[in-house]
Amino acid sequence: MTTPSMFMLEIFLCLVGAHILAACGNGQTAITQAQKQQIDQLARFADSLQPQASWNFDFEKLPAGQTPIGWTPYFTGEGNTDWKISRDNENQVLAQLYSDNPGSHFNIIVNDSISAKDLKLSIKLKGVGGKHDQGGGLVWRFIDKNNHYIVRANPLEDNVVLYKMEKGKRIDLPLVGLGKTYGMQTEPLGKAWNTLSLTVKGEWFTVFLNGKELFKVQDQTFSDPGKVGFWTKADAVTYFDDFEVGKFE
Ligand SMILES: [Ca+2]
Repeated sequence: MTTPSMFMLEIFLCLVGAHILAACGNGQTAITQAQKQQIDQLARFADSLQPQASWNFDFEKLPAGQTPIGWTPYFTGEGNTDWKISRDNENQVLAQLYSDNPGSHFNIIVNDSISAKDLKLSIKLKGVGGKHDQGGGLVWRFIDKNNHYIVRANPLEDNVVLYKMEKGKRIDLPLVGLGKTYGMQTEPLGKAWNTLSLTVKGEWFTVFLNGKELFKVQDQTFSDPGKVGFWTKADAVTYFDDFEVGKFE
């Protein structure tokens, strides 16, 4: 049992170690400014380095009402998934439309021809429906529906969270310098378009929302090249557009 004096001692040790912040419960280590600069350098592609290959998808010239050729949908859990090219006023998008899934269900669609390890990804997304869940995000280093990385923006929770899906189990990953926070809170995401972007370099992942860096994650679980695509949860109906992929070697 923790006595009052032990409790005070724990608080004191946490305060003393604040600049190194050895844990205080989350098992993570806060970083100094110098360490942050080093990590920024490791996680960043040099400005002079151009992608080996790049792709842009605006979904404009594809037949509406059909799953685009060259993309494969998946889902986990009970229910179904329904990815189709859809109209959004004068614009065409790729939408996840199936709206009767339980909370423990994930929808995925990946591009069949792109395989990359290090890359830059950017997607515009808009949450248009969902009671259990809304919004969605990106998958990368996709091996199969049970093994990949995910980052998603949720307008019901107004947060952005990065996960690994390993052997069918989804786990949120700690943020560099902040620890296990379940991602980061954001400004209200609402029903507007938001742009979620990501830089993936080795074991470093940097996440941006509407052009502003939110956080970094370091993880080594999946280090091989994999496919890229989109992700939603449960009954979320979400539109995706203007997908940009840059692949680095
Ligand atoms: Ca479009």
